[in-house]
Amino acid sequence: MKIAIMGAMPEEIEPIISKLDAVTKTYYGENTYYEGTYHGKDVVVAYSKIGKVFATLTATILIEKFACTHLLFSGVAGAISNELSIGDLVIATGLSQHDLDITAFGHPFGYVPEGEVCITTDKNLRNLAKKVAQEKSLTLKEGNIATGDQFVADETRKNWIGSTFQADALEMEGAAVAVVCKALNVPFFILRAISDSADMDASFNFDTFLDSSAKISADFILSMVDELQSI
Ligand code: 3QA
Repeated sequence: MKIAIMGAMPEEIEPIISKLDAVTKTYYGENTYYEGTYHGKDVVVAYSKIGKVFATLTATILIEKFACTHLLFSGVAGAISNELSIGDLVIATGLSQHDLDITAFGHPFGYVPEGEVCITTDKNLRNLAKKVAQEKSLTLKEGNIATGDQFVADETRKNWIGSTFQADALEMEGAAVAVVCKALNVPFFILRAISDSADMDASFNFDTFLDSSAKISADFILSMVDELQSI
């Protein structure tokens, strides 16, 4: 077992890298990969840079070059659901690309031939997360996440994404990671802590809460690594 831990921004993975032992850095594909151990388990950590394209590249390299067998994503997200507040943890059941649009040909939003609108995450990893949350008395919400190459700071756009994809949160990388992991048959898990509500206050709240929410997500991911054993 070799666990990939991925974020999009430096702030999302720094709280993880700082806790690793025996770290070696590898520069590859214009990015830095941190190999090390966490309480004896082999991990490879990287941030992709923002958006679906960079996320695809990094997830692929973590699997193909570093031979990771599981992928855990840690980061922040914008809330769609009114039940999600800043700092809340949400795990993705399924992920969709909200900016993928060939509807001119009669297809639904998020669909391309031979793809699927919503990709489901690994059930064992989700169950493990619920167990960890229970043990630590943390509230963990589960929902669909919508991904697109857009920082959403608009109530109308956010509500459209929510109703079109039955999404509870949105971000800019998860569905890309899902496409890669599904194609390469690697169990994956997407965790996000809410940094903003994708509304007109989103950029201000994002700047204010990026560090604290990223840390909430990172700490949870490390607890999961501790309990990842036979799956
Ligand atoms: C936003 C980050 C990107 O990796 C996606 C955060 C939180 N709130 C969001 C929202 N819409 C879309 N995604 C999110 N992440 C990058 S823009 C800020 C860059 O600042 C999730 C996310 N409302 C860089 C400094 O200039």
